[in-house]
Amino acid sequence: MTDIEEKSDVDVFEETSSKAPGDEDRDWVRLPRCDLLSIEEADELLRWRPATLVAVVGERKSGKTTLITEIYERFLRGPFAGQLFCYSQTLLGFEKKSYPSRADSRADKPDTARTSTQDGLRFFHLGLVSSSASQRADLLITERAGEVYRNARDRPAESKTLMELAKARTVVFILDGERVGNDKTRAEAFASIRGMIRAFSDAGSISVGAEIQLVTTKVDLLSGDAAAEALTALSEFEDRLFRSYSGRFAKVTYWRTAARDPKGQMEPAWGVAPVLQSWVDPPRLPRGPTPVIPKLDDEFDRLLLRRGQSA
Ligand SMILES: Nc1nc2c(ncn2[C@@H]2O[C@H](COP(=O)(O)OP(=O)(O)O)[C@@H](O)[C@H]2O)c(=O)[nH]1
Ligand SMILES: [Mg+2]
Repeated sequence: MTDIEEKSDVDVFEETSSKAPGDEDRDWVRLPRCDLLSIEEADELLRWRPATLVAVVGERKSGKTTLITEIYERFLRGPFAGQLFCYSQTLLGFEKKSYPSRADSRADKPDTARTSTQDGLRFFHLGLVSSSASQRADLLITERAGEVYRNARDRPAESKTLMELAKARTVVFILDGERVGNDKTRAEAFASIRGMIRAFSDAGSISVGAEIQLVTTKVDLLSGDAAAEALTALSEFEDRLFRSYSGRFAKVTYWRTAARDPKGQMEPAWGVAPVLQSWVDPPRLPRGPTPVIPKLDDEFDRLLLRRGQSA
């Protein structure tokens, strides 16, 4: 066999076997993470930098995902809620959820991509910098199907497995303004949210250091004379909730929003800025009693005092 024959006889596929194991992996370029984060990926982010966890809880179609994607949409236009957008590990996740709301989707009316129970728990990530103090804050905001929260409401022991409730600094209960506006569905909408808060808090699933928020969505559907009764009922519901839970959690607050009024009569993300601001603000937990310092009189104690004064 000549030299040339020998070479042409070489099987090109054999060449790869001469590579060390793992070489193939190095040929691939690792793209940055961009879809919604899994629990493991969120953990990885938390090992890199601190982030505040916000759990968004509520019935299916109550407006949970739209509230979050509209915050992202505001940042596409510039600063929002006193914050500048700085970075996100979930840009594609935001884009996928927002796409049906855009003219590009050619849908008749704006919509939000549906959240499936099979997706389990996922997170949006927002890295923000405050426009005034240039302070960086990272938010991890949960995305989970409403059916899961409804099932856990009916079987409270299961709410213990919803780790976002225990870990969140802020637990946001979403009340569907559309259902509040309709007198046939109003009582059930209130009962559903009241039931969730009661079930999760009685089961001890929410951290007592958390802020509990009630966010009523779609308030664009609560305008006009016909809505006066709904608004009165809503105010009573907010007051009662505040009184019932104020002593049990670090803070209880309520808000009203219209993240995306399809008629365009209310500005986009109406009422959302103060809600986002509250997620970014560090918790103002009540200060414990000032410790009583024993009399310090030897030389080491004095050194400690001098260091304390010079700090
Ligand atoms: N009128 C009105 N509709 C809204 C608003 N926010 C969301 N929606 C609509 O409510 C429906 C459910 O929203 P979505 O965010 O998917 O609810 P989720 O299932 O709780 O995540 C969608 O069709 C949205 O377009 C709002 O501020 N006003
Ligand atoms: Mg959703």
